[in-house]
Amino acid sequence: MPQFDETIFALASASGRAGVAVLRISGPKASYVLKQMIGGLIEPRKATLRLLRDPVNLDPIDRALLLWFPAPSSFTGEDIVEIHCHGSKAVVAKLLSVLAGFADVRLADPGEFARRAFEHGKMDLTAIEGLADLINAETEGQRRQALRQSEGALGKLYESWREQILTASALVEAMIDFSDEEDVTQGVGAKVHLMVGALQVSITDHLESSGRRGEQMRDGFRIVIAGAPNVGKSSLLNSLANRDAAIVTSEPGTTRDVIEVHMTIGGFLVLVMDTAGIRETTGIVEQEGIKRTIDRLSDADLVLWLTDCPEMLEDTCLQNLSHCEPGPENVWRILSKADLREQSAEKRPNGIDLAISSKTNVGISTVITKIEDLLETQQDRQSSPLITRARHRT
Ligand SMILES: Nc1nc2c(ncn2[C@@H]2O[C@H](COP(=O)(O)OP(=O)(O)O)[C@@H](O)[C@H]2O)c(=O)[nH]1
Ligand SMILES: [Mg+2]
Repeated sequence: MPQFDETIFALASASGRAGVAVLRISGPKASYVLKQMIGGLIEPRKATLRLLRDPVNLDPIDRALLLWFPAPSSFTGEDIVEIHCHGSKAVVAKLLSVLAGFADVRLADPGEFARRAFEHGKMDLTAIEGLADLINAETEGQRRQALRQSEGALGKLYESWREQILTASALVEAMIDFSDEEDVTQGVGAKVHLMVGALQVSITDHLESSGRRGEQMRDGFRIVIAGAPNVGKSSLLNSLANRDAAIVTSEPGTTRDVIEVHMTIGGFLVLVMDTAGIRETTGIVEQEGIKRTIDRLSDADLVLWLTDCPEMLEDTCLQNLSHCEPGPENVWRILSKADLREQSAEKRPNGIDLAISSKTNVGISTVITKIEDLLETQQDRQSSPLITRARHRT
């Protein structure tokens, strides 16, 4: 176990004014610091109210609730003191400066508490990543996934694989060492073969069933709005986002760069991208925009392909979706500007999955509900822990 000489401290709660602020001190001098500030020690693991004083001149600082976790049963595995003081800037600033005044006690670097927890074997790397995701979670889906991971779901799965590999290699070594004793090695080869085969299936399943879902949940499900110029792509983005995120004009070729808007749909983080309309053009800027559209299509999770002329749909759509990542079920063909058509939105032309109008808002809520359903079905299929970062896949 590594032993750190330095004691570290940091504000654990957000900075700014609040009812309560929490400071944490971790390391060999944590209990000494506490003693100096309250004139004694307190019972471990029991919230205790005490007056904190500046050890230099004994000036009172604040009356605070204190917790002491002796090593090794603490978050970092070291002695930890937690100070729950009043959450004003002045109280926090005073405490931080008093703590910094102790020898061998310093402000923690970002992530240093988690790092010490890792070094002391309190958490593995996947659990720490889960913890970071939990702290940053903004949606229900992210929270659920991050909590599972911070409690070690991924780590346990990978650890079980490691153990199987160790057992298999131990058996192989025994087979080599005792190759002249047939009764020892008999049948071992076949057993190892079975074990490794099963393991390979588990790993392949994990990579495949996980797909990009864990990463999607963490970084956002990627929806690309694409189609010919002037079909109403930017208008759809604005309707979904409920604000004027993209410029809408009657001039074809208005959108040149990809416009990205993060939003929450059904408790999931979604990244909706409005793109430049795809057409033959000589304009350099527009060509670059179209190149970016194609790029985004290639790693989209869902494509909303818009058209205001369903008769032309097949040519343009199929041609451009050939290099598109999601399978055909994740490309929805949407008839835009339905208000300009005589037939009702219910009667959709052939090949069209949905009809919408950004002008009258017809069909917009259906698009949102369908996206919600898609995300929920994906979530339901999730029984084993998911890969949340490219690092896990590697
Ligand atoms: N009537 C009608 N016009 C629309 C609708 N959506 C967009 N438009 C118009 O179509 C033109 C192009 O819209 P825009 O969203 O910029 O299309 P984009 O080039 O595909 O991004 C603008 O003049 C919009 O006002 C719609 O649902 N109904
Ligand atoms: Mg546009």
